[in-house]
Amino acid sequence: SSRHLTRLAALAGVAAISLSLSVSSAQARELSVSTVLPDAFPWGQAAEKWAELVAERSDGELTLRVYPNSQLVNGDQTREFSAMRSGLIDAAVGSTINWSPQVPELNLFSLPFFMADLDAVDAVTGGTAGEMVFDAIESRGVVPLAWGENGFRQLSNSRGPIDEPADLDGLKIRVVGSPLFQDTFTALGANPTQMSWADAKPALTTGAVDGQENPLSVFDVARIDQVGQEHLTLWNYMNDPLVFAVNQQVWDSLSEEERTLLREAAQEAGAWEIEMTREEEPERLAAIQERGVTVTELDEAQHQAFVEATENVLDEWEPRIGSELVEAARADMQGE
Ligand code: X2X
Repeated sequence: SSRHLTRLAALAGVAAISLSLSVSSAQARELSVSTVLPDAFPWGQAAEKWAELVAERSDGELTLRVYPNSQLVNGDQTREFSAMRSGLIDAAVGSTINWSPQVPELNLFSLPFFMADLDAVDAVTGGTAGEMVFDAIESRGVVPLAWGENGFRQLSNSRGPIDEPADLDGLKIRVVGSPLFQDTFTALGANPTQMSWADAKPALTTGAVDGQENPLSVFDVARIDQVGQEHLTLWNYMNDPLVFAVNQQVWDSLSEEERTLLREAAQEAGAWEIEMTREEEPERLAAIQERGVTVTELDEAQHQAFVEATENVLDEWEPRIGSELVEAARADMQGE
């Protein structure tokens, strides 16, 4: 009967649809991407941009799913690199600070007052030193694809304006990353305490710590002033680049075409995010000031006092990072 035929046709249709679904889900591949900050921040937007470009260009055959707030490592951002290396996380857009416990070479960027300005940062990431840093990451089972930027990190606190090392005396400062940060803030006379980003805001709110350091975008978006951080010193003591990267086994399992797509999309997303982050800094600073934050800028002599107070940290850390790498970075910055 025709009724019977209609039913058969319907069944065949269902079978065809479920077959095509299972075929496409066998082909389509989703990779997890870890970030610390969500897409209210340039950092999270960098990862979303990467995902967007990859989905578009692969026609949905390869997709990236972004997991912000360090949720894949239960909030412990210093375990992100290990989790990516072991395959628990497929990929990440991560901070050099958070990965430096596993990749000591990444401490290069955290050396206090080592890279004076954005030109210096670009010379290093785009130079011989940048290649050496990528080699160091790759030698530890993770494939680096592109740079992004969290930004120059500025110092805030709840106590008063800081324009000389003595102003930091005894202040409890929240830091993250490797012991280099302990050494820098100890050299400045402060009392550094290591904690994750997830714990930082509560600690600032309760006054368990007096201060913290983060780029203007983070201070602005997270409204750090609203947890009592009313004094901000622009000291550009270090820049915090981001790295787009993929686990080695995942990388090896991709086709040549997919690798190219993933790398180019990361490079484009990174360049886009770096430009945006830099362009937005003046407006962010203005917004922060409008909310009543006292902003302190350092003159040359004040800056020099901070440089001198932290010189020993550089001497001590240069061999731990690798003298060859630090020298290469100096040469990059001098345009050699
Ligand atoms: O925890 C921080 O300070 C942050 C968000 O900037 C990093 O992940 C390095």
